[in-house]
Amino acid sequence: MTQVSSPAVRYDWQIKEIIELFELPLNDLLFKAHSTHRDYFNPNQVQLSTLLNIKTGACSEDCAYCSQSARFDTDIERQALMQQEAIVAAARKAKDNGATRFCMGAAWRSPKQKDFEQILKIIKAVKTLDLETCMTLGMLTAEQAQQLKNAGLDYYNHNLDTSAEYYKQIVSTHTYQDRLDTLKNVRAANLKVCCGGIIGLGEKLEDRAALLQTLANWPIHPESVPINQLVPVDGTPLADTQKIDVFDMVRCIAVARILMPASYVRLSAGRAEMSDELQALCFFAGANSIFYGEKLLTTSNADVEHDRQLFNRLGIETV
Ligand code: SAM
Ligand code: DTB
Ligand code: SF4
Repeated sequence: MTQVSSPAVRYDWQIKEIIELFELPLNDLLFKAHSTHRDYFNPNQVQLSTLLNIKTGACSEDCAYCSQSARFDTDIERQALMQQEAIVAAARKAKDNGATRFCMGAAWRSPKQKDFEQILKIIKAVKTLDLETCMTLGMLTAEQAQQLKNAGLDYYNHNLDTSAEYYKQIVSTHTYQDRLDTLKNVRAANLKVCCGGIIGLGEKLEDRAALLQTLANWPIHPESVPINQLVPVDGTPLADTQKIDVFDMVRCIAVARILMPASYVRLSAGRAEMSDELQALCFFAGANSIFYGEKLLTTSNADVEHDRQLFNRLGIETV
């Protein structure tokens, strides 16, 4: 809902300006973020995406937060790529429950040819349900991105997760540049970009600012910006990382909203641990999308019935 009077979207944010936003008194930051939010969106609407992990575990990569890396001893059951029929059934259920986007995740470094052919069929089948589709399959070549687009995929999720500098402490099996290359291929194929990060990895405020600066200074902002809070998973190197302050999530959403005013900012992983009041504050700060459904990829999400009641209590319409 872009209005003529909206301030122009910027693509030239300096790191110092972003840090200054993070450091504002909370009320000043909230006022700025919420005013921006109202300029671009109906503040009483939240978009619902439902996630399904279509291939679980046994991933070759060593992302320190992830339950699905084959390198860590975590308590998850590995599962090969799911059958198309089961995926379509889950998508239908998500739609019946009110989701407008169906997001499919696979624990791969990058998709192999045989699986990729199956993936293209899955996209075509899910698209028949008239749902928006998103996939997150790891690194893509330019050709693969184009094939996904041709099959009807709407969004591709590929998170930068943190700053380029801190990323080296989190992952050693691929580089930040690898992530950027895939994102470039996704954009070149005219897919919508879903790209965000995780807070609570032990990063500094400067790392959060640098991540948002990278996203906000691209010539086209990601249409969707997921902000995840680390879900600590036993067996991963980050299992015992110190918890972040609850207001860090609010601040991060507020700054994302100010920097990328026309993008959907998703209050993503971590909601299961958040109070109703904290979530309400995140919606006020400009979050206008959530993952809705009993599970994220391998961990529990907020309860569906509780979410429904929360939106009723807040007078929020889900779209
Ligand atoms: N393998 C693909 C990839 O790495 O892009 C797709 C799946 S991967 C699990 C998708 C994203 O989930 C990660 O980039 C990260 O942002 C998020 N994620 C994974 N584990 C998480 C955790 N324990 N807490 C919060 N976010 C997590
Ligand atoms: C995103 O930014 N967060 C989602 C989705 N994109 C793929 C994943 C969250 C995963 C949380 C941990 C888990 O359930 O394994
Ligand atoms: Fe594999 Fe993705 Fe998990 Fe990294 S985040 S270990 S690439 S599934």
